[in-house]
Amino acid sequence: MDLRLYLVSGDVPLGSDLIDVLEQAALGGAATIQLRLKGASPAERVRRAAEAAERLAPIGTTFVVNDDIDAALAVEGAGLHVGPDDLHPAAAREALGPDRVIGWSLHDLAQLDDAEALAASDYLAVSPVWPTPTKPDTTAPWGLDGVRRLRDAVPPEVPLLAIGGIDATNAASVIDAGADGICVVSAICAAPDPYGAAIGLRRVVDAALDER
Ligand code: 3NM
Repeated sequence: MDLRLYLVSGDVPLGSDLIDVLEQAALGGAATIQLRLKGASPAERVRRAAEAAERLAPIGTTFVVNDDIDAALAVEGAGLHVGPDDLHPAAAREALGPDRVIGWSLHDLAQLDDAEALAASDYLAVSPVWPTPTKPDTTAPWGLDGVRRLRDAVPPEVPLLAIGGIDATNAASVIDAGADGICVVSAICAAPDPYGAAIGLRRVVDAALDER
């Protein structure tokens, strides 16, 4: 599991196909990709998840679905990302077994008292680092200080990712603050060239990780 550049799917430019965008991002270095389809029906989520997983499998991408245990169960090998108001990570682990990737969003420091959730999670995500127009209804932003505080508080063996307002201009600061990888939506999905955008982001993240 390579979490350095983690793409969460979002709106793509008119005329682009979402699955093509995910494939281009994967080829450019987004080694983990989460399918997040707000407003889609359960059947549509399963159908798109199967399609994305099939396209990404030859590239070796780790594939995760957002907050939909049925879609994760329906697609062989798919992981699941949940937030604190969603299915509990321990319940997700029980349903999915030991080998699937499970991620959990951190909105509140008190979540770190939940040892069962931590034990069930393969990574945690600082949610959000900065406010973002992509998801206006987030909880209060952590900022870079929040990333530092969480990195100090989260067990060192648990990868800490960060999401919200991250692009090539500020990705290095998030890594410098202690994140082990970045999650982005618009920096890749809204880019005219998702492949080039992923290559550029990976270059920034890899350089910042190398310097730590
Ligand atoms: N989740 P962008 S922020 C999908 O805070 C999502 O949990 C968030 O989009 C959270 O990279 C977010 O375009 C959107 O800022 C991030």
